[in-house]
Amino acid sequence: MTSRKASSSSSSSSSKKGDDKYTIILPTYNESDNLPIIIYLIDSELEKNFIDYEVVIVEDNSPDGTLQVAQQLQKIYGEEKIKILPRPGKMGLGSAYMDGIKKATGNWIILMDADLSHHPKFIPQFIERQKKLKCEIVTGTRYQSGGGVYGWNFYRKLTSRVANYIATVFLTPGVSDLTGSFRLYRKDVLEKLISVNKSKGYVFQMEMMVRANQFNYKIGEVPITFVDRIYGVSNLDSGEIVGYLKGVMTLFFDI
Ligand SMILES: Nc1nc2c(ncn2[C@@H]2O[C@H](COP(=O)(O)OP(=O)(O)OP(=O)(O)O)[C@@H](O)[C@H]2O)c(=O)[nH]1
Ligand SMILES: *[C@@H]1O[C@H](CO)[C@@H](O)[C@H](O)[C@H]1NC(C)=O
Ligand SMILES: *[C@@H]1O[C@H](CO)[C@@H](O)[C@H](O)[C@H]1NC(C)=O
Ligand SMILES: [Mg+2]
Repeated sequence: MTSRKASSSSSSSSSKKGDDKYTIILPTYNESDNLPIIIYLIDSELEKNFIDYEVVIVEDNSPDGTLQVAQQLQKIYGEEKIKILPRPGKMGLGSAYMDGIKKATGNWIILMDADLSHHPKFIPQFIERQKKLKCEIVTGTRYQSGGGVYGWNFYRKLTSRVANYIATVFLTPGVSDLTGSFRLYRKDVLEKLISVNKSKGYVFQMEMMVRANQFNYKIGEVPITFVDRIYGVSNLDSGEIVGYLKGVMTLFFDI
């Protein structure tokens, strides 16, 4: 990509190690079926676009042998490309991001799910958008023309839309997809946002956008198609919905 080369040389005054390197943090729990596919797709999409990357797999001792699969992949793609952070048990997505960042050598972090809901083909588009807008964050959006959701039933689509709408009304964050988790962050910005974070689950993703707005970071958007997981279990129960609404209200009174 010529634009990438051009911008990296023009900003060479502050050119440091890791400036043009992208660390993809991939938290996994029971993703042994999905992991080889997502790694294959990341590698082919990023190599094709000459993007310098590494993947940090944060693996929480999944009972389905995800760690062994990750180790095999590390042998195939190399230790430079695939880093593994094994943890003793399921400690949640938030702490997986935090620990993953500590291992990252890139100055840009991509957060994405390993269950094939997020297609790596969008990563080069995130990077392009970041360079064009010179923004600190790029978020994938399901709610702009070109984006969408596949494999969700009517109820789940409605829940997601309503959840996003409620949050938009209360929090006016200036982005169209608040609860998505496929995003690119400048590393120091993500670290700062996480250091002020107070919430969990879907609310965490939302808080990142609301705080980013509060700190006047610029956020770009790229329409993405989100595909529901094929392998593995999925659920969104009423407890999660109540937790979400509480989270929106907490943020509302906090900012
Ligand atoms: N390391 C780690 N990864 C996790 C944990 N919980 C979820 N993940 C991973 O985080 C990503 C997102 O989790 P999902 O279970 O797909 O969450 P979701 O997309 O909200 O829900 P689904 O509808 O089930 O797909 C996946 O790559 C999971 O494997 C955890 O406790 N630890
Ligand atoms: C993970 O997989 C194991 C067996 O492979 C299963 O017993 C467990 O319920 C799964 N856990 C989750 C959260 O999917
Ligand atoms: C955000 O804060 C909550 C509450 O303290 C915590 O449980 C969660 O793990 C944090 N997330 C991250 C990414 O640090
Ligand atoms: Mg998922």
